[in-house]
Amino acid sequence: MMSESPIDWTIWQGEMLATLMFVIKDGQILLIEKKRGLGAGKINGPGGKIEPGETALEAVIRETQEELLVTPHDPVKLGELRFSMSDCPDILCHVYRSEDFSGTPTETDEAVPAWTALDEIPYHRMWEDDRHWLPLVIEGKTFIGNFIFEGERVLWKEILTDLVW
Ligand code: 6U4
Repeated sequence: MMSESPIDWTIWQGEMLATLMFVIKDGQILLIEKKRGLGAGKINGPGGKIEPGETALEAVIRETQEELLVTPHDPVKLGELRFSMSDCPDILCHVYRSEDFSGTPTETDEAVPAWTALDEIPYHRMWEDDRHWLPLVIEGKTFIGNFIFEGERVLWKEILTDLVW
């Protein structure tokens, strides 16, 4: 792990804008196995790119509908993740939590739904950064996570908590 960030995060800008949604209900979290795109084969929350003209909130609801056929209710933004990538465009990702939803989580071309007990999250099958901030989502805390990746490895990280969005 590098000790100092070679990036000035105060001027950093994401080249790709993305979202993630975590529905947490009755002691379980609704995860997916992603079938295609960036992170295919990994476990994550539903989510994806923000399309032109869309807000982050609109995008995270649309992506959850497309990937799992469910609509999250009253999503609350908890975090922002900044991924400086070595081999693909840098990503700014807005992280939301929701406590309820309508519809039935269903497998689609993009994802397989996986309800998971909160104490059984398979971090070994997730992006390496997730273990550093997903516990904050579960606690309902706000955060910024800054990460520098070399391929799929985290070279440097910083987590700031108690943000006001
Ligand atoms: P399209 O092709 O637009 O349907 P989409 O699923 O929208 O694909 P994609 O495949 O480009 O997006 O992947 C972006 C998704 O990957 C976002 O939901 C954020 C997620 N993601 C990328 N890097 C991540 C990381 N290090 N940790 C993490 N999620 C990450 O938890």
